[in-house]
Amino acid sequence: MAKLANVPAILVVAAFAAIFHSIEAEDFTVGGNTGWTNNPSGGASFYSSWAADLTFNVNDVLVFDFATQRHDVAILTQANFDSCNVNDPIDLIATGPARVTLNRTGEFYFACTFSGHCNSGQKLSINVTDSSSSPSPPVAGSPGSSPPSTPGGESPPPSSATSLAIAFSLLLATICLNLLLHF
Ligand SMILES: [Cu+2]
Repeated sequence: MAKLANVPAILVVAAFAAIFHSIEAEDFTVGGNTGWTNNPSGGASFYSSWAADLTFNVNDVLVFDFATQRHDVAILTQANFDSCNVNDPIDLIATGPARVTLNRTGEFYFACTFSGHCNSGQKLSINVTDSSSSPSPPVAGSPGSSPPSTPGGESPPPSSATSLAIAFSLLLATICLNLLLHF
Protein backbone atom coordinates (compact mmCIF):
# COMPACT_ATOMS: atom_id res chain seq x y z
CA MET A 1 0.00 0.00 0.00
CA ALA A 2 2.79 2.41 0.89
CA LYS A 3 4.44 1.77 -2.45
CA LEU A 4 1.20 2.47 -4.27
CA ALA A 5 0.79 5.75 -2.43
CA ASN A 6 4.19 6.86 -3.65
CA VAL A 7 3.26 6.44 -7.28
CA PRO A 8 0.99 9.51 -7.49
CA ALA A 9 3.67 11.70 -5.92
CA ILE A 10 6.16 10.62 -8.55
CA LEU A 11 3.57 11.28 -11.24
CA VAL A 12 2.95 14.77 -9.91
CA VAL A 13 6.65 15.60 -9.93
CA ALA A 14 7.08 14.23 -13.44
CA ALA A 15 4.02 16.09 -14.69
CA PHE A 16 5.20 19.37 -13.19
CA ALA A 17 8.65 18.94 -14.69
CA ALA A 18 7.26 18.17 -18.13
CA ILE A 19 4.74 20.99 -18.06
CA PHE A 20 7.08 23.69 -16.84
CA HIS A 21 9.66 22.65 -19.39
CA SER A 22 7.06 22.97 -22.15
CA ILE A 23 5.41 26.21 -21.11
CA GLU A 24 8.41 28.14 -19.92
CA ALA A 25 9.41 30.70 -22.52
CA GLU A 26 13.12 31.23 -22.89
CA ASP A 27 15.03 34.47 -23.23
CA PHE A 28 17.84 34.43 -25.77
CA THR A 29 20.42 37.21 -25.74
CA VAL A 30 21.24 37.61 -29.41
CA GLY A 31 24.93 37.04 -30.04
CA GLY A 32 25.60 36.05 -26.44
CA ASN A 33 28.25 38.23 -24.82
CA THR A 34 28.92 39.99 -28.12
CA GLY A 35 25.44 41.43 -28.08
CA TRP A 36 23.85 43.11 -31.12
CA THR A 37 26.58 44.94 -32.99
CA ASN A 38 28.13 45.64 -36.35
CA ASN A 39 31.32 43.97 -37.52
CA PRO A 40 30.86 40.91 -35.30
CA SER A 41 33.77 38.50 -35.45
CA GLY A 42 33.21 36.21 -38.41
CA GLY A 43 31.19 38.86 -40.22
CA ALA A 44 27.96 37.83 -41.87
CA SER A 45 28.10 34.31 -40.45
CA PHE A 46 28.37 35.41 -36.83
CA TYR A 47 24.67 35.62 -35.97
CA SER A 48 23.68 32.65 -38.10
CA SER A 49 26.35 30.61 -36.30
CA TRP A 50 24.99 31.80 -32.98
CA ALA A 51 21.46 30.76 -33.94
CA ALA A 52 22.46 27.45 -35.47
CA ASP A 53 22.86 25.70 -32.11
CA LEU A 54 19.56 26.95 -30.71
CA THR A 55 15.92 25.99 -30.98
CA PHE A 56 13.43 28.84 -30.93
CA ASN A 57 9.85 28.19 -29.87
CA VAL A 58 6.76 30.36 -29.94
CA ASN A 59 6.72 32.78 -26.99
CA ASP A 60 10.47 32.70 -26.58
CA VAL A 61 12.04 36.14 -26.42
CA LEU A 62 15.01 37.50 -28.32
CA VAL A 63 16.93 40.12 -26.37
CA PHE A 64 18.90 42.46 -28.63
CA ASP A 65 21.50 44.06 -26.40
CA PHE A 66 22.65 47.39 -27.84
CA ALA A 67 23.02 51.05 -26.94
CA THR A 68 20.19 53.27 -28.14
CA GLN A 69 21.23 55.44 -31.10
CA ARG A 70 24.22 53.20 -31.78
CA HIS A 71 22.15 50.41 -33.32
CA ASP A 72 18.53 49.39 -33.76
CA VAL A 73 16.49 46.33 -34.68
CA ALA A 74 14.48 46.21 -37.88
CA ILE A 75 12.18 43.31 -38.71
CA LEU A 76 12.44 42.74 -42.44
CA THR A 77 10.93 40.68 -45.21
CA GLN A 78 13.14 37.89 -46.48
CA ALA A 79 13.85 39.78 -49.72
CA ASN A 80 14.92 42.93 -47.89
CA PHE A 81 16.92 40.87 -45.42
CA ASP A 82 18.77 39.09 -48.21
CA SER A 83 19.69 42.37 -49.91
CA CYS A 84 20.23 44.33 -46.66
CA ASN A 85 17.56 46.80 -47.72
CA VAL A 86 16.73 48.30 -44.32
CA ASN A 87 14.67 51.20 -45.65
CA ASP A 88 11.30 49.48 -45.54
CA PRO A 89 11.11 47.53 -42.28
CA ILE A 90 8.00 45.70 -41.14
CA ASP A 91 8.80 46.98 -37.69
CA LEU A 92 11.60 48.97 -36.11
CA ILE A 93 12.77 49.06 -32.51
CA ALA A 94 15.11 51.95 -31.80
CA THR A 95 15.52 51.59 -28.05
CA GLY A 96 17.97 49.08 -26.61
CA PRO A 97 18.06 46.60 -25.17
CA ALA A 98 15.08 45.39 -27.18
CA ARG A 99 12.93 42.40 -26.34
CA VAL A 100 11.16 40.72 -29.22
CA THR A 101 8.61 38.04 -28.42
CA LEU A 102 8.51 35.33 -31.08
CA ASN A 103 4.74 35.33 -31.41
CA ARG A 104 4.34 32.91 -34.31
CA THR A 105 6.06 30.04 -36.02
CA GLY A 106 8.14 30.51 -39.15
CA GLU A 107 11.01 32.68 -40.24
CA PHE A 108 11.96 35.98 -38.64
CA TYR A 109 14.44 38.37 -40.25
CA PHE A 110 16.27 41.06 -38.29
CA ALA A 111 18.92 43.62 -39.17
CA CYS A 112 20.30 46.93 -37.95
CA THR A 113 19.35 49.93 -40.08
CA PHE A 114 22.44 52.00 -39.31
CA SER A 115 24.49 52.65 -42.41
CA GLY A 116 26.64 49.68 -43.36
CA HIS A 117 25.80 47.64 -40.29
CA CYS A 118 23.68 45.02 -42.01
CA ASN A 119 26.30 44.53 -44.70
CA SER A 120 28.98 44.11 -42.05
CA GLY A 121 27.08 41.20 -40.56
CA GLN A 122 24.56 42.73 -38.15
CA LYS A 123 21.70 40.59 -39.39
CA LEU A 124 19.94 37.55 -37.99
CA SER A 125 17.40 35.12 -39.40
CA ILE A 126 15.77 32.44 -37.28
CA ASN A 127 13.11 29.79 -37.65
CA VAL A 128 10.56 29.55 -34.86
CA THR A 129 8.94 26.18 -34.19
CA ASP A 130 5.97 25.12 -32.10
CA SER A 131 7.16 23.20 -29.06
CA SER A 132 3.72 21.62 -28.51
CA SER A 133 3.86 19.56 -31.69
CA SER A 134 6.43 17.68 -33.68
CA PRO A 135 8.52 19.81 -36.04
CA SER A 136 6.10 21.85 -38.09
CA PRO A 137 6.97 23.28 -41.49
CA PRO A 138 7.75 26.99 -41.49
CA VAL A 139 4.88 29.25 -42.40
CA ALA A 140 4.84 29.23 -46.17
CA GLY A 141 3.79 32.11 -48.33
CA SER A 142 5.13 35.48 -49.29
CA PRO A 143 7.46 37.16 -46.85
CA GLY A 144 5.70 39.70 -44.73
CA SER A 145 2.31 38.11 -45.28
CA SER A 146 1.99 37.77 -41.54
CA PRO A 147 4.00 40.58 -40.01
CA PRO A 148 4.59 40.16 -36.31
CA SER A 149 2.71 42.49 -34.04
CA THR A 150 4.51 45.25 -32.25
CA PRO A 151 7.16 43.71 -30.05
CA GLY A 152 6.39 44.18 -26.42
CA GLY A 153 2.67 44.07 -27.12
CA GLU A 154 0.29 41.41 -26.00
CA SER A 155 1.23 38.05 -27.35
CA PRO A 156 -1.55 35.67 -28.31
CA PRO A 157 -2.61 33.17 -25.66
CA PRO A 158 -0.42 30.09 -25.93
CA SER A 159 -2.73 27.32 -27.06
CA SER A 160 -0.18 24.69 -26.14
CA ALA A 161 -0.12 25.96 -22.57
CA THR A 162 -3.90 25.84 -22.41
CA SER A 163 -4.14 22.26 -23.60
CA LEU A 164 -1.35 21.26 -21.25
CA ALA A 165 -3.19 22.91 -18.39
CA ILE A 166 -6.30 20.92 -19.22
CA ALA A 167 -4.31 17.71 -19.44
CA PHE A 168 -2.66 18.53 -16.15
CA SER A 169 -6.00 19.20 -14.46
CA LEU A 170 -7.26 15.83 -15.65
CA LEU A 171 -4.11 14.18 -14.34
CA LEU A 172 -4.50 15.89 -10.96
CA ALA A 173 -8.13 14.81 -10.76
CA THR A 174 -7.13 11.24 -11.49
CA ILE A 175 -4.42 11.36 -8.85
CA CYS A 176 -6.79 12.83 -6.25
CA LEU A 177 -9.30 10.12 -7.01
CA ASN A 178 -6.59 7.50 -6.61
CA LEU A 179 -5.54 8.94 -3.27
CA LEU A 180 -9.16 9.01 -2.02
CA LEU A 181 -9.64 5.40 -3.01
CA HIS A 182 -6.42 4.34 -1.29
CA PHE A 183 -6.99 6.08 2.03
CU1 LIG B 1 24.00 48.62 -35.93
